[in-house]
Order: sequence, then structure tokens, then C-alpha cells
Amino acid sequence: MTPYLFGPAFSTLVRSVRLHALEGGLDLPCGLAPAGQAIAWRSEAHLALHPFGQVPVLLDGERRIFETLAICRHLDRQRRPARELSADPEQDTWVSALLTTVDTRLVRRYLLRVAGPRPDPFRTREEQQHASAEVSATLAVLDRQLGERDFLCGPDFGLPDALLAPMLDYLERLPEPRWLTAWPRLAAYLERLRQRPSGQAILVPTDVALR
Ligand SMILES: N[C@@H](CCC(=O)N[C@@H](CS)C(=O)NCC(=O)O)C(=O)O
Repeated sequence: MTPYLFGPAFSTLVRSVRLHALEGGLDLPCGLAPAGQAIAWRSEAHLALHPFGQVPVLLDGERRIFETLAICRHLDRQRRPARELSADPEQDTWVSALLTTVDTRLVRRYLLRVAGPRPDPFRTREEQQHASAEVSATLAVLDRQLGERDFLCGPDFGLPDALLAPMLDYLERLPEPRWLTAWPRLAAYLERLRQRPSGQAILVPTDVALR
């Protein structure tokens, strides 16, 4: 039976898992109704899948796997035995940074506040300037890491790209400010990600949230 990803299609982390899965050849359905049974947000049924009441959660047969990285690693192991999976310290570093610092600064402290399903507008100009400065500084670091490479950690698409793509995609879609105009290498990188078959399927505009 095809695994199912519990989580709304607009969530950045759901999108990342689905990009990663699709790059590995698996078209992973997602939603909040596994087996056609809707599960209410933070209901007992949700907490039974994810103890912190978050998404994504992978439902794979009898398994329930939460945490984006654990889900992606599980999908990798389904495709190849663990001993054949390469360990790359640079990729590991960026996977960790993207899931923590970058996600916090670009998504939690900025995107969700300005364009999330439950917007939380900045209360003061200082608060907004601080969040925007963090976005700018983070984009500068990402631009440096990308350099002249095609993908974040080298010539091939990898998990770091699947994690970063939804964040840049949502940032670029904001009507104002046009964040990526200051970062042409990141803009071209995002375009490369959008042009891949996985990007064409997942990095699409949504009217549900985050625009
Ligand atoms: N460490 C978790 C973070 C999960 C997470 O923050 N998910 C967001 C959606 S992208 C969420 O469920 N937010 C709602 C909430 O925390 O209440 C992971 O890597 O999967």
C-alpha cells in the first residue's frame, strides 16, 4: 500500500518530504484524511499520530513516523539498504541548519507571520525590521553556500534542496518585498528547482495559505 503523508499540501515541511519522495520516484499523497477519515487538528487522533500535534507524519503500513528528517531517512532506506546510503558531512550540516535555524528565521518568524494561514502581523516597526534583517542575513548565508553550484551542496539535487525549495518558493511569491531580486543566484536556483518534474508537481501556487 502506498504510504500517506499526514499534513496539508501547503505546509513547507510536507512539501519538502513530498519533493524528496518524488525525486526518489515516489508520488506521496498527503492530506488530513488518511484512508478517507478526516482527523481534526490537535484531536486525540492527531496526537496519537504526532505527540506534539504537528505535521508531517508518515503513515506507512503499521508505522507512524513523525519528524521530517526521520521520514526522509525512512523513505531513503525503503529505496536502498542503509549500507548503500552515502554519508556526507556537508549535506548533514545543511540538513540540520535548514531544519532548525533557516526554518525558524524564514518560516516561523517571518513567512508564517506575514502570509501564513493564521497571520500574526508584526506589532511594531522594530519587530518587523528585526525579522526582515534575519531573513536578509539568512539569504546572504544561503547565497554564499550556493555560490556558483547548481544545488546547495554540489552538482546534484539532494535533501538540502528539498528542504530549502518550499521556503524560497513562498518567499519569492510574496508581492512585497521582492526578496530574491537582491539575490539573483538564489532566484536562478529556485527557478531550476521549479523546473524539475518534482518542482512542477509540488512548488505550485496554493490559495490555502502562504500564497
Ligand atoms: N521538528 C518538526 C517540526 C514540525 C513543524 O514545525 N511542523 C509545522 C508545519 S510545517 C507544524 O505542525 N506547525 C503547527 C504547530 O507547531 O502547531 C519536523 O521536522 O517535522
